[in-house]
Amino acid sequence: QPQDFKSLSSLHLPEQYGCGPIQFRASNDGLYERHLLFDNVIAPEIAGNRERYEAIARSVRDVLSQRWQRTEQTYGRENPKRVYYLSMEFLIGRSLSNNILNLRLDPVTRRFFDHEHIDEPAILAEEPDAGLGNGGLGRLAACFLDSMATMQLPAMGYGLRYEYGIFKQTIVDGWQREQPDNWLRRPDPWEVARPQEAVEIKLGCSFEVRGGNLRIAVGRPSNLIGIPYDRPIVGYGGRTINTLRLWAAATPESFDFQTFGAGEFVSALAQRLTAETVTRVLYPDDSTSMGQGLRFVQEYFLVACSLADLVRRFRSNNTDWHVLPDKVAIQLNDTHPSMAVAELMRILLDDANLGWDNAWDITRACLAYTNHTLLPEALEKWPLRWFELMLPRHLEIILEIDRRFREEILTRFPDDQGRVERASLIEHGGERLVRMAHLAIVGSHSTNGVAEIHSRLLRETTVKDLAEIFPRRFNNKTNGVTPRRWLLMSNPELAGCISDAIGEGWITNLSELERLKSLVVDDSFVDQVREAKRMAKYRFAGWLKSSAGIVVDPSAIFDSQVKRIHEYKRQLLNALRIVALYNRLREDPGLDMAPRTFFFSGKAAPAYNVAKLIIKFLNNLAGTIDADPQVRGRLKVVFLPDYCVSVAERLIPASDVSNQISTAGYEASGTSNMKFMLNGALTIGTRDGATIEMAQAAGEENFFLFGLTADEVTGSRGWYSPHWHYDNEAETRAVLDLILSGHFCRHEPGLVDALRNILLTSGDVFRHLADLTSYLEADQSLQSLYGDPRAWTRKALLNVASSGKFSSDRTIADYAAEIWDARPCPVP
Ligand code: B1N
Repeated sequence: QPQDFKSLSSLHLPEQYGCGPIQFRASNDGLYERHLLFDNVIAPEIAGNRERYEAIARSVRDVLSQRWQRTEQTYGRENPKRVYYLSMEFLIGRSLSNNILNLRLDPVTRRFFDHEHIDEPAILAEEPDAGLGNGGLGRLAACFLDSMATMQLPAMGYGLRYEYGIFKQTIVDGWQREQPDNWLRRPDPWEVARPQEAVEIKLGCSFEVRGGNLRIAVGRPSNLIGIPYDRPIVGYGGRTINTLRLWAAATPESFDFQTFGAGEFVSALAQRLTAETVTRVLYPDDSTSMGQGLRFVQEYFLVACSLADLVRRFRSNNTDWHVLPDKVAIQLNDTHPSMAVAELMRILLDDANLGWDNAWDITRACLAYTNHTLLPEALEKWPLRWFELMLPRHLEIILEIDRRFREEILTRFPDDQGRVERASLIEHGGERLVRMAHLAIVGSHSTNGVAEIHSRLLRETTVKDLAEIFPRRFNNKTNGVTPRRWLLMSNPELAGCISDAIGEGWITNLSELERLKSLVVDDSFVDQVREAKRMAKYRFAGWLKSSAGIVVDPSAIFDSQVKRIHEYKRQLLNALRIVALYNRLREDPGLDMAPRTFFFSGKAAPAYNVAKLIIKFLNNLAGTIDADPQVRGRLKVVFLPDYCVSVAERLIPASDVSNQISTAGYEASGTSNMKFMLNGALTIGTRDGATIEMAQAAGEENFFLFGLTADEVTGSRGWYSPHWHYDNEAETRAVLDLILSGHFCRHEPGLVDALRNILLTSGDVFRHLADLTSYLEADQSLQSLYGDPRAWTRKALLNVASSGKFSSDRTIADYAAEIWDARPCPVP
């Protein structure tokens, strides 16, 4: 073990990282000073925090480089079956402290920070979040990479290197404003560009982006270049270091300037910028498909680059195309990369010259598809015309898949023309559309949902016909989160407490948390857990004050709802609950009610006006309650701007209460629900997504479940009436009357009208009023439990102890065994 970071020179790299002697000996100083000097040409005394961050990150990368290279060498030598995770989103967040922790360099860096008098939090804050995702789907992909590396699976992530990640959110007058997230403005110390491994992609047309739309020039085929940028994915313990390969779009150097005619050199060069727009920006929509042409090109670009790359790797080790399914498993993260079905067919037919049946068997055996949502507006359907213009060969293949599929249905379900039309890859009626979910299901050997209830509803409703045709293809893989980032790193107080009690085995085997169950009777341990939560709350309150100037009282209950703003997630239901509590306090100032601070945080898709209105209302609610002396010190509402991975890492450990209150049947799984449970928050929530399984694991008596079930929501379709609740429930009426009186929206009558329309007039598919009363009842039990701190902490501890199933290690083990047939490939 190196003694300290400073003496960790290239000559003294620890044996475990496999470094031999290095020739370059310009300096005897440590890695850190060498990086300051040679990368940024700056002396340590005058280096700013950004330069220091870069030098430290580079030093950490030095430590992992050899191991990273050796991981790839091992895979090359052993030629194992590899797993490829294709995703339009990887919501990585920051990497420095995560890499330090997974390499177990934390004792070394701690000594270094102390010795150099470096302010560690200030250095860590210099790293921008890699926000290459919108929410749960992108963060899941990042957790999966961590688990796959930790479990020593020969896996790789493929995504896009967006120059702009998810937008930065500010709040002005209560309204969301979006700012571009130029996260690559400064060099990113983690990425390694590999131009020598660039791939060339052919499109059937050239295009330009005008006013946000794609303008297509037919008959002028254009080529794109994909340049890979690799990022290390450090498995816990640092034994395996896998790669996340992100593609950046560029124009080929061989760009034909002659066709532009004499004198057009400059405009021809300027034209090249169009290619680079393909990976300029992440689409900021969560659970909706905006159907933009540029998105279509992005999706094809990801698929074409990634398949070309993995096929090249396969070919360098294997000669027989038929063993492709023994060497390659490709997981499609939603339908976004589902053009992989047509692209792999194209490669096998046109490049490998296989016959259709052979190519089709291989394609299906390699591919597997994960569905993440049942929301109809999120199901991707691309105009057939776009395939015709941009990817004519792929359209030919898709239509042939469809022709054969229709025949197959008719053989198995004779005369069932209705089923043929419903299950077909093509939707007729109006403009012809390609149903991407159908393409993914038909063209793969596995379709999974992300929680039991979601997988069931997927089979029984959304794609019922296809599930009846391929019953064995459908399965469930309940989501999980990585305990490294979401407990060990983000909650040192609780993590330390747990390790002291049961050792460190839980870090890579989360089911060991079960052993905490016997400790609920140990009052001194329960008090330690309570103290850990108290410290996490103080740490969070300190950060909130210094970073945002917001003052909160850590002795209040911290009650959080943090996620994308969406009607189905029902932030408005939470607001109704808060208004009810506010009313109770105003009516009876002597009421015994524990002080509470409600935290909201989350972004709205820029084009989703109702979601933006909800943000405005939450901010108004916060302002009104803050300004009301009657409830001061008792209720407080905070809307924390710019929710992102690094905000979640701070807020979740400090929360006492987790709100998971989506309309039942709408949240596919949820993953923040798991992070809260793992960090000792109690859940108040509906029977939706993975929350159902969490309550099963912990025992429903340790959860605060309320509201309609998914079947009840469906059953009440057609006759549900918000007015019934308004007319018959006094407290519901009082809440709405106060809101509609304009109490929270002085001088903003438009806002009141909009809220009335959402909650009452439109009939409200999300059933806000139906669940309010039972929400308030559950809230009442929660409040009374808080009055008994030890009883509260015992429940929290039981929740932590029952959260083992929700490790992404378990999820990945299930994918590996039941979908990929992949095994670990340890690096010696
Ligand atoms: O995927 C998460 C789940 O835990 C959430 O319940 C689910 O809502 C989320 C189109 C999506 N589903 N669909 C998306 C994201 C971006 C986009 O452009 C759809 N995100 C989810 C992980 O399984």
